Amino acid sequence: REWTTIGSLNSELADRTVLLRGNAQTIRPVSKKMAFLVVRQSMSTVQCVLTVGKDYGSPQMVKFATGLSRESIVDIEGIVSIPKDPIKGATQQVEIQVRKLYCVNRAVPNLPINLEDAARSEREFEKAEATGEQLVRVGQDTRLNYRVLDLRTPANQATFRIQCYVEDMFRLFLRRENFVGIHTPKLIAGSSEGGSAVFKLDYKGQPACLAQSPQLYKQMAICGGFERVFEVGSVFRAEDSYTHRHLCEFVGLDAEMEIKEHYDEVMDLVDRLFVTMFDYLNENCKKELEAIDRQYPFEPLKYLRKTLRLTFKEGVEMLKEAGLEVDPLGDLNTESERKLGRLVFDKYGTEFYILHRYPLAVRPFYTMPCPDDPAYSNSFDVFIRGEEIISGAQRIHIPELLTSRAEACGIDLKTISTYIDSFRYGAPPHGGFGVGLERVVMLFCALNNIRKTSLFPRDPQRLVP
Ligand code: ATP
Ligand code: AMO
Repeated sequence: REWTTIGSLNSELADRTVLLRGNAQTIRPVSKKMAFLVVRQSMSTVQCVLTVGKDYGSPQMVKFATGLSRESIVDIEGIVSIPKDPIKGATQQVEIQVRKLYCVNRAVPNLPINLEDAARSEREFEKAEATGEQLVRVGQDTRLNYRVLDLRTPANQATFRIQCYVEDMFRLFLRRENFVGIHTPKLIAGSSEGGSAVFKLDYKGQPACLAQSPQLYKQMAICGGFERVFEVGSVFRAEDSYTHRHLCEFVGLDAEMEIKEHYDEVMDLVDRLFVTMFDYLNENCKKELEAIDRQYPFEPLKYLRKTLRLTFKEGVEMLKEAGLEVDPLGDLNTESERKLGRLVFDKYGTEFYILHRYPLAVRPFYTMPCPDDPAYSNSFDVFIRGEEIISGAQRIHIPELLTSRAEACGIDLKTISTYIDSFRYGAPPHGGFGVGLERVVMLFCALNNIRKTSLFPRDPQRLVP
């Protein structure tokens, strides 16, 4: 038997018999002889008409349909027809005149989330409040508790399709640039970022932890003779505070490459990769972006053909001129990052930019100091709408300098001795960057919470589902 997808139904199929499977989204009885059933497959819906006809459709079929619980899985065999009036409650502009209806698996009659309410925008709720209509907002925690239902809303279906494109583009672009895909271990002996936010575990009697990043191993892959490498993999951070943009497990898009002359080469790559990616999303994900915009309205990201680059010093100057107090050799806090994002947008008209030459003191031990001023470093962060999506840098490839920097940063040298040794056997100058996949999607679509872009988010309070 040949199955048709709902998304492919169109007027060219008029009068053809089709077979399809989906969720019974809404069931609307009209009389004992007629009912409407909207069936959904991911982001597409079609209206199915159940009537008692001369040679098909019985009162029992109509009764059976009206007794179906919402979200049950149904198989429908029917004839494609073109309705007189445009259809409001479904994405496809054809109807199915149902010949046969089977229930493949029933959903419980009382769903924990009303999917229609879960898909509404804040504006719809406000309008309803004004007119006295009773609608129930579905809170973030309830959504996550019943994530399999929540994921069925058009905005969520769209979000994870976009996420898949971001990942695809990352791989495709880097493959075209001769990067080799690698997989580094996630069970490691010590912290990779030098921070305290690690998940500790017992590795057959030895203390170990979950990798906070592929940092040390992607560099070791460069030492291993791969000139350019990338990895898409899980990253674990035992974050202890609850914010809109930190997860305890996220997907890292990492790249590392030999540098011939300057760390500009890494920023050039980031620039081309992301402009290509954003163009691609805008061109090929129109339906998905619209679905997100319908529930969570947002302005498309404004970015330049050639990504703006500002030095940290320039950023600090802009903040100072705007009246903010910032430590020129400290890190920017969330508030100043946001503020700088707004200032940059006002001045340069872009919501995507690179800030580089960070103070050395606020970067990880493996970061190369600036040769002309060791208070700064050959490092950068990349921002979308005033929030960080990427960190990157040139790395120290000189073992003596690496050792002294690690010591200065209070790192236990025993835990990284094989890493440091990797630079003793002929190691080329190199640099790279790490991107948070969930953050890219969150900020590209101006969503307000990283939990919206993680399929089953792990945060300090959530380990299930
Ligand atoms: P990363 O840690 O991966 O570099 P980040 O966005 O956490 O990404 P940081 O440089 O660590 O960037 O921190 C930037 C600012 O974000 C900090 O100054 C702080 O204001 C805020 N911040 C960072 N981590 C947390 C956290 N776990 N909880 C609350 N705020 C945080
Ligand atoms: P960093 O620690 O800045 O750099 O991480 C890189 C990127 O990962 C994302 N990110 C997070 N996303 C969700 N939840 C979190 N808790 C979280 N923490 C970080 C951000 C961030 O920009 N080794 C370096 C990268 C490099 O230099 O190559 C690193 O891990 O988008």
